[in-house]
Amino acid sequence: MTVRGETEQTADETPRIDGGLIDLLRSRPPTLVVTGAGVSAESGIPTFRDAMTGLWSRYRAEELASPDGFRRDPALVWEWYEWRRDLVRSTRPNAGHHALAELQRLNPDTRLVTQNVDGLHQLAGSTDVIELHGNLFSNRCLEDGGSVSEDSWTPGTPPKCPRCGGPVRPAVVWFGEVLPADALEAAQDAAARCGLFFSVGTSSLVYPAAQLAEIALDRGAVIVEVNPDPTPLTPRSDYVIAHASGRAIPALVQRMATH
Ligand code: BV8
Repeated sequence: MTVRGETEQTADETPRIDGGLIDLLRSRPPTLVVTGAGVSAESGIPTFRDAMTGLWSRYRAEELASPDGFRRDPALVWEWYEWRRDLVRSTRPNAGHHALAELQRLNPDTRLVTQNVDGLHQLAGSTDVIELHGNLFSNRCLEDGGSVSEDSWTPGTPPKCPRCGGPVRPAVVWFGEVLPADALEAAQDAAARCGLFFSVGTSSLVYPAAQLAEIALDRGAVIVEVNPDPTPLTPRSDYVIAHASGRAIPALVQRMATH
């Protein structure tokens, strides 16, 4: 029977954190935090599902964030990424990002794995971040695969590779593409050794990232989910903090630090 440290208050109150979870945090076990788009939502970056609003509403993210989507209409996909980059440039890390960086300072045996491509965890001071799906501000040539920097590409929509003239694409992991082997392996190793696993701001729908929680569960780790909405992981979590990460994580870290 798992103890579920559910918080009963309304979403805008400071979440009450279960004492058992605070004691566990204070024991500073090997900890893995996996984050998704929900952590960046409070910085004003729409989650993948919400991103398809306005001018993008007639497309599905899975279509644009895919090799087929790029092959079909490289200009459209390039413009979508340029729109996202401009949006991210205008945002700052939020309290949730900063609290996760503080968690790593309070317990150095805390690894942070993110599905996000916005780089906000690093901006907030998190270290050794594993970016499972790449980064929005890196680009590579579709043909020769080499990285391409803005000061070297031939301008265009999309730009062209200075080496072979091939189209430049964002160096993110699209649907149907394999994740960077080193990042995935490091994340899986961290999941296999952690005693405490946080799933923060992710729908736990995208694989293989969603498999990390299963690896941690098999290892007997305590699972904490921070998400205002239920996900497939919720029923298997020991603690469910149904609050926004920008409120929940600072509350957790504040309780942990006062000891
Ligand atoms: C692959 C980069 C091998 C691009 C992204 C089983 C095994 C392996 C593969 C699959 C499988 N089943 C299906 C697949 C295929 C597919 C997949 O998982 N599909 C899903 C849709 C079913 N997986 C893949 O294609 C992966 N590749 O496995 O390679 C292979 C190779 C060939 C053929 C087959 C397999 C690649 C997946 C990576 C795709 N790239 N991002 C870009 O950004 O442009 S994924 C992208 O979508 C995001 O990175 C994010 O991870 C994901 C979901 O987006 P969102 O919904 O926005 O975010 P998230 O899921 O994190 O949900 C937001 C959550 O936040 C919600 O729950 C919400 O309640 C919560 N929230 C909101 N506000 C807050 C909050 N929480 C806290 N606080 C708040 N304030």
